[in-house]
Amino acid sequence: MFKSNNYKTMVILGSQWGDEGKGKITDYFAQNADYVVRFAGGDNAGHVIVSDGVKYKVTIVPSGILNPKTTNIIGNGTVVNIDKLMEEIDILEKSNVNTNKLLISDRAHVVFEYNQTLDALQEKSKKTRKIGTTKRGIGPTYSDKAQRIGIRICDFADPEFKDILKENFDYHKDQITKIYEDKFDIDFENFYKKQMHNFETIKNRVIDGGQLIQKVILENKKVLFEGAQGALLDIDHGTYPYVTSSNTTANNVSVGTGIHAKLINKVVGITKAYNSRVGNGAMPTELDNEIGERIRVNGNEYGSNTKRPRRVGWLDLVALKYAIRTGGIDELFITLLDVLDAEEEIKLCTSYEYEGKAFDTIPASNNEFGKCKPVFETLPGWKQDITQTTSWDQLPENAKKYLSRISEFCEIDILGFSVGPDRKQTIMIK
Ligand code: 2SA
Ligand code: MG
Repeated sequence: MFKSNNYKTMVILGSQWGDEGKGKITDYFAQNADYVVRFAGGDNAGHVIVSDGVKYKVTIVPSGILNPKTTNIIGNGTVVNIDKLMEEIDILEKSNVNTNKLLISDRAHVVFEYNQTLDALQEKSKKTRKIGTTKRGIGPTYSDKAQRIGIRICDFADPEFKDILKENFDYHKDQITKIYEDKFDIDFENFYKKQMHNFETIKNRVIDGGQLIQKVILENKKVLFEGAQGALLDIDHGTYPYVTSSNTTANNVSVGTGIHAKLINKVVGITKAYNSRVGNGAMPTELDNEIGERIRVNGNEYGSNTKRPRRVGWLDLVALKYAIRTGGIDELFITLLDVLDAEEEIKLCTSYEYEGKAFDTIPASNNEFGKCKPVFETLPGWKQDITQTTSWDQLPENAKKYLSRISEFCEIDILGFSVGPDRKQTIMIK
């Protein structure tokens, strides 16, 4: 029996293309968590958490921030835009949310404004495979990390920091002005002063993340790892190249936080009752019709960060099974079930047809994935408002059948479901 407080370490992971409601579920479990840790991504995430009717939006601050007892850590696997972090801290403090227990790993990499500029320029100049990034500088910052020219939080205290920063600055200036022939009007001395000021502001929050997290796990503290984006946006196992630049799956928790992999007990995959995707790349179950438009409006499917309308479609169980395998997911939590309240019929994609043959997994090539035609199973809708539901027993029979079919097909248990944005609308089955 899995109880919401019965875990030592648990990973909350998106099992689709992001925006599954991870923030809300993390906030729910954070009520019992001693620590909430982000292990990947940056401020390309947009997590909306609602408590007692008040809406909070965080992008880089972990979603456990509303619980005063929880320590929130931005792990080494993330990329941090310090301006954005300071802005978020400021907004939270002004809403009387105490951020004293917000910490940052000394090994996290820093996103600078020129990384964001490069992100936008790279996208603009591409002739093929435009990704549709959030333009938050995520790709360029992770590429600096891989090239070993990135700046980490710990570097600010290096006696040679000014020279290190200057080299990084000049490299990006060259890229922007020489390769993309764009303007670059940042003055280095001002830039340096601003970075030092930023560092002074966050200095007291900097820790050796891996050491602290491993220690508290061994002391039996409850630690929640909060995923960003979703399994299908993972740089290795997602729908490359239409992915983000980090490993979003549970496999990256130990690398992205500095703990031993064996210390991870449970992985919960957060799954929307339908599919959504922002940015480009194939999506076999996409609904480009009035059903899709209704789901988009009822589900408020617009990027919480960039406000971009999200593409929506029926739940793709082939993709979900793939995410369960590559993401290392143990149980599912289904969100936004109420968004399907109005539907007469609901479809589930159970295989793809590719060049006349049945296909039961996501092919590596986006070109092939784009040619996969969904094969659907049709289930009857429940046609009633379920937003006031407080238990599994209260769910209409057809909603129970829908969830049961997902569980049966994917051979995985469903831990719970949600019927609205408030904590009270998050319901555990087990
Ligand atoms: P990037 O910026 O390099 O990570 O973009 C690469 C791809 O990853 C997708 N991506 C996302 N998809 C959904 N939600 C995301 N976060 C925000 C949110 C998005 C927003 O939670 O609402 O506000 O629009 C997110 N972050 C990255 C992106 O669309 C590209 O396809
Ligand atoms: Mg989101």
